[in-house]
Amino acid sequence: MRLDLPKIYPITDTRLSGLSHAGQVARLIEGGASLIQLRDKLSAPREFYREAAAALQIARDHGARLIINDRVDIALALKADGVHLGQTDIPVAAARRLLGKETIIGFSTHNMEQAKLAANLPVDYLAFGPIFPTSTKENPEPVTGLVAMSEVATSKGSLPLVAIGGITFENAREVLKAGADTVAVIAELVADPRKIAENTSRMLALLSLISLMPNLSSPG
Ligand code: TZP
Ligand code: MG
Repeated sequence: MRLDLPKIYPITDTRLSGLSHAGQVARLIEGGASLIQLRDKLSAPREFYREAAAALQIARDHGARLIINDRVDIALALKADGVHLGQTDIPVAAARRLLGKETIIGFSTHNMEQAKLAANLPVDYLAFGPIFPTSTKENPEPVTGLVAMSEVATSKGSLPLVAIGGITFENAREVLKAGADTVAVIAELVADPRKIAENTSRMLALLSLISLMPNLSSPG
């Protein structure tokens, strides 16, 4: 069945926010997030596992879904809601065999060729980007721009499309209008730890207007 995604998909970053994953998840949920990804390229697996367990407890208490970046083992061990895999992680089909059919599997793509191949894989959503320049990811792939993303949106079939990379208050509406179902956002939501809840609710409000007023112009 097609996965129903909220308009925003925040991703945690402990280095940028200076907060634990659990601390970020609590604030993101306070702001209205219902699907959150834990991303951690720095911690040892044991540390990430411990942090993810705490974050998952908070998510469960509030009915939010939690996706683990990269680590199928941690997602499996904690019975998280899903895992997010990239082009160099373990193959999606292998992850699917381990996790079963109910667990969400998201998959990162960075160009049309990868997106086309992904359409035949057992994934629940396709991520595409970086749409805009980003300084959050180390060694990011080349910026795709919105035109390439629109082409993916029209050719991918029914898979939900998550746009990622450099998404801000300024451009998020444009991204959804160009065909993405959801925006995955790190810096704009979590870089200022004092404003995580506020930023999340503000972006949700900005994007929920889209379905009500499709012709709204971009914020000035
Ligand atoms: N994959 C492509 S761009 C990116 C990832 C993980 C980082 C997105 O972070 P930000 O701060 O929203 O640009
Ligand atoms: Mg990965």
